[in-house]
Formats: sequence, structure tokens, C-alpha cells
Amino acid sequence: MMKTTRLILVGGFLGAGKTTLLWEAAQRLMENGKRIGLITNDQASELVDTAILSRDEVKVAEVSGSCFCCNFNGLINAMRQVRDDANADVIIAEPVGSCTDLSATIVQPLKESMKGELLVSPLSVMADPVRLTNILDGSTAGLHPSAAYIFRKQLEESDLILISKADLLFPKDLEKLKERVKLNFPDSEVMTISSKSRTGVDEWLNEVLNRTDAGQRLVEVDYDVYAEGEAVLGWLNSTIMLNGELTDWDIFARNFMQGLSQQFDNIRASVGHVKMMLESGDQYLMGNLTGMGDTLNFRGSAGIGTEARLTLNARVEMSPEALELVVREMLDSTRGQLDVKILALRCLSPGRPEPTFRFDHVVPVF
Ligand SMILES: Nc1nc2c(ncn2[C@@H]2O[C@H](COP(=O)(O)OP(=O)(O)OP(=O)(O)O)[C@@H](O)[C@H]2O)c(=O)[nH]1
Ligand SMILES: [Mg+2]
Repeated sequence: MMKTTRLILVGGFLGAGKTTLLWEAAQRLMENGKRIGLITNDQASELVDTAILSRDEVKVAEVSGSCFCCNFNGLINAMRQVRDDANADVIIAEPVGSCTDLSATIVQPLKESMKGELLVSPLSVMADPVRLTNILDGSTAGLHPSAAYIFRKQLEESDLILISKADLLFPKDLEKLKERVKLNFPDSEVMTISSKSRTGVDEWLNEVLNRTDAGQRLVEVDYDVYAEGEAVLGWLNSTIMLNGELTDWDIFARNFMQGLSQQFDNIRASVGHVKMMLESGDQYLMGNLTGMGDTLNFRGSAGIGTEARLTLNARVEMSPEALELVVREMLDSTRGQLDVKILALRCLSPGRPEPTFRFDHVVPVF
């Protein structure tokens, strides 16, 4: 008989901390002897998330070119692939950060079509505490109102809200925020977590691995607003080879990301998430921007060398053409010192979500 695999879906808006948690959770579970498979998802290929997660020994499958909801079969295939290749006990999957209505379009169809093969955990939705506070204050967290609508819908349909980056708040403020979230979303359980300081991760894993009540409710989603919330984003994925004589890649990365951030702030283009990974030899550096310039942060080091590979993913509220221009100009400005070779570059604005399935009822679990 085929063993039952656990599936944990970690949703939440762009930059909420999903990939960081996937990595941290995978480490914890592997230490406890579990076999893990991870699944990343994006509208296009050349993913920073896949690159970072694949640096570890854990098996990673990617569904790219479309989100899980609009390519349900892609998700099923990816799950079967990691389950079979890694003999996974637990699969953790990260849907695209601008996706919502996952209970109706992913969780219910999975419960129905993979009965016996798959046990789906409560739908966890992560929320950045700063953006979340802003949204609860009735603001749009600097986002387009339709993008803020997506943010709220994600929370509303969740089984479990995970307030992420708990290390950024004082404990007393965190507790207050948690109470506010509970009042606003009374049907969801609320937990706090920090992948950075490694708090709340075991508690969350314990909760999701012991429960089977996934997708307890469906919410109404206005697909016109949802589509608009996604369409306002320019979405750029690129892989670039850089060559230069003894280049300090960390300095390059800082200048590059700071330059991009300044451009976006100057034209008041709201940043969903701009992430980069710079690999040189076996060293690498990650850079992330999840809002204005003050959110820019780096981890790791790519050292000093002559060749590096840059993977860049940007989701910014501007037209794809304008976003591509900003990125190309920033690359051009380095050409004096560096030889820049663009291996792949795709820039788009997400199309209207057309889910493969959209259930109108909650599928019971026996
Ligand atoms: N302070 C702090 N920062 C965190 C924590 N977890 C993630 N981050 C930062 O948040 C940023 C975004 O993290 P990701 O894990 O890439 O977010 P994501 O939700 O996967 O983003 P998308 O895939 O673009 O939707 C990065 O700069 C992370 O370093 C945390 O626990 N504390
Ligand atoms: Mg991610």
C-alpha cells in the first residue's frame, strides 16, 4: 500500500517569509529523521526561491510558468515527483505570493483527488507584521488597493495565520498585534513565528502536522479585483552572468540593490518583493527588498572573484516594460567594470487567474 504523504501549504503575500520558513522547517524535520520535499511556484522560470532551497540536500520541485491554482496538474506532478524521488514523508509547498482563493482552488481539489495518498495540513498564511499592522489600520500598506484586497483575502481564507518576522517587534507589541488579528479574523488560529530567531517554528510544525482540518472554509473572492491586484505588478525574472577583474561581489550586490530601490522609491513604485541571489564559486549572497529602501537586507557573502551568476526576481507595482527598463539601465551602469551577459530575462504582468478547479463546498476529511 502507498504511504500517506503530508502536505503543508504555506501561503501569504510577497515577501512574507515563506521561503525562509520552508528552509527552516525542512532543516528541523530532517533533523528528526523525516524525508522532505519542497515545491516552489512562480509565473515564470529562473527562480531565486528554487536556487536558494536547492543549495541544500533537500529535494525541490518547481512549478513555473503558472501558479498552482491555474496549473493544478503541475502541482500534482510536482508532488508525485518529490514524493517518488525523495520518498518524502512531508512536502512543503509555497504558492505564488499574489495568489488567493487557495482553499477553493487547491486545498479542496487536493483533498478530493488525492484521498488516501495525501494528508493536507491546515492552510497556513504568513503575514509580515509591518504590512499586517498597516492593513489592520485600514491602510493598504503602500500597495494598490486591489493588491491589499488580495492580502486580506489570504488571511480571511486561512486556517492558521502566522505573523512572521516576530523578531522585528517587542514581545508586548507582538502580543497586541496577535490579539488584533484574532479579533479581525476570528475563524483562523493565530500564531507568531520567526525563522530568523528560530522561535515558533516547532510549535507551528507540531500544530500543522497533527491536524487534518485543511481548508475549513471558502471565502468570496471578486476575481475582477483579484486580477487587478495581480495585474498592477510588473514581474521580472532573470539570470545574468557577470565577469570582472577581482570584483567584490558583496559591494556590487549592495550597490545594485540600493540603486534599484532608489529608482522604485523615486517614482513611488510600491515594491512587492525584489530578491536576488549572487553565486560565485561555492559562495553566495542573498539580497531582499520587501518595501521601501529601509527593508533592504542581505545574508551571506559571495566573496571576491572574477565571475558570478546573478538570479534576480522583481515584483514591483509598475508596468513590465518600465520595470525591465529600470533593471536593464542598472545593469548597463555596471558595464564599465563588468562584462554583463543576460542568459534569460522575462518580464510580464500576471494574467487573469483562471483556476483549473474552483470548488463551491468544503470537502470532508474522514
Ligand atoms: N527579521 C526577519 N526577517 C525575515 C524572517 N523571515 C524572513 N525574513 C526576511 O523577509 C524577506 C523575504 O523572505 P522570503 O522568505 O523570501 O519571503 P517569501 O514570502 O518567500 O517571498 P516571495 O516568494 O517573493 O513571495 C527576506 O529578506 C528574509 O530575510 C524573520 O523571521 N525575521
Ligand atoms: Mg518565496
